[in-house]
Amino acid sequence: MDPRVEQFMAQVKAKNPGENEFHQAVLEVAESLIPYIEENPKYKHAKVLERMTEPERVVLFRVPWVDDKGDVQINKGYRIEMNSAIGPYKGGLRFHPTVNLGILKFLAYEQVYKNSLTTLPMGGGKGGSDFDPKGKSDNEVMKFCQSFMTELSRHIGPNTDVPAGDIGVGGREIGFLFGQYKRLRNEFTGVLTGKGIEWGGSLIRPEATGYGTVYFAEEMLKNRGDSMKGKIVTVSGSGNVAQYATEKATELGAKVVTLSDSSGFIYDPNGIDAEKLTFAMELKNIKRGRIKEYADKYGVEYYEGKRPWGIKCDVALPCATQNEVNAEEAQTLIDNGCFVVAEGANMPSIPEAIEIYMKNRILYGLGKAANAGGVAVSGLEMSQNSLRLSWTREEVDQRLHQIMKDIHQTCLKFGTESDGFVNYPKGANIGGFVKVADSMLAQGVV
Ligand code: NDP
Ligand code: 2IT
Repeated sequence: MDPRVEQFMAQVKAKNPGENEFHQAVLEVAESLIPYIEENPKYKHAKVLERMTEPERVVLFRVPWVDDKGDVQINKGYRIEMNSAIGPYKGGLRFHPTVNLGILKFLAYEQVYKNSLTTLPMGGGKGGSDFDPKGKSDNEVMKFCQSFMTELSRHIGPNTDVPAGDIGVGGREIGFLFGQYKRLRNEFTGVLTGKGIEWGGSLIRPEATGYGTVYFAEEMLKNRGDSMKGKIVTVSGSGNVAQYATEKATELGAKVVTLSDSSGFIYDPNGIDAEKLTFAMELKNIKRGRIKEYADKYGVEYYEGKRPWGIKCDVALPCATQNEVNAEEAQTLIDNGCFVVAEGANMPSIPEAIEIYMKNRILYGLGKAANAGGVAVSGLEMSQNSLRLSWTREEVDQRLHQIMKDIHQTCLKFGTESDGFVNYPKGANIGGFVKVADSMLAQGVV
């Protein structure tokens, strides 16, 4: 490792003990940025990277609520307000039992660079809770959301901090959170994104992350004179991002052959077509069932406790969670001929897996570039709320598509190496950094 990176990371680790995912996210960025900062000393002297690695504010709170049996439950609530140099804090809320401070700090850190890449004026933040929505009734989810928002409402606002969804937080949860905010403040504002279409939401927001990931994969392929058409695609996850990545990839003529959840994956060699995807969406979004039921319904293989990376594919779209592709799986993907990885999830590939992608010079679209479509359309939802009007599906989709093309261009600009190879991590990290860093320089030591 570059000794300057090593020294920087030693400080980050000493200041943030035990936050492994946060260390991992910072290291990934530092490897691209530290050489760049050496060439651009204005950032070095002002300690911009060191400042960006310290959240502007962290809010940690108790979330007490009463379950259907009448028992008192207590969860942890968090909001990490990472960086507001280019706009209000913006980023999702994650409800999952694994949530802790280190995971939310990694997500907030990535969000700063990602939001900058979108070209829209949004700072970075992330929040959530160790609350597990699985197996809870709608009433329990509502009670939890109301208690969570009772405290969170003190810290957010349409010009301060605008949360949205992430794992475990979809349309249902955003509805309960918005209702409670409005009741507490007596204000109808764009304080959350991912809202229902009848009450201030944007068309295409549910689709945006998955569509954007596939648009980004298509741009990477186009740059090599290729396209998604005819490609075999493996997708992990079966939630919001996985569903719409599957839909768009299929629309562009690819064949998606896997979906997964935390229990296992299904392999459908004939492809998950529109009808089968509708079944999967109803299963996951309404029945809140397990992906195994897809295998039972369509008579395909189900692999209990396994991830889909052993299935032969051209394009892999990890859309479930962090660290879901290890080094062995990355090598298997390459050995099976996979040459495109576009990350719908945040930080799904471990550092050793990324090394394998880079060594094999495949098209590797890292999360902060490839999955930026979700937050980009959140930004468009904020614009529509400010204008008090709503754009058509076509208009939002066209803007999303253009933003993904622009992000790809930024990656080419900062990531193309002397031999023509595009180092997308380098391009995205530097491209995301410059706008935030220049804004921080202009605003003084704050
Ligand atoms: P959902 O809650 O809708 O779906 C999550 C999916 O991932 C489910 O299939 C879930 O399975 C699976 N999953 C979650 N945790 C694990 C785990 N520890 N191991 C294996 N599988 C797991 O979330 P989203 O689709 O919204 O989010 C997926 C990823 O995309 C996350 O990394 C998120 O940060 C990222 N992302 C989301 C955006 C958005 O707009 N929603 C925007 C950009 C990135 P199960 O049902 O068994 O838990
Ligand atoms: O990781 C992400 O970019 C999101 N979960 C979406 C954030 C948002 O504010 O829409």
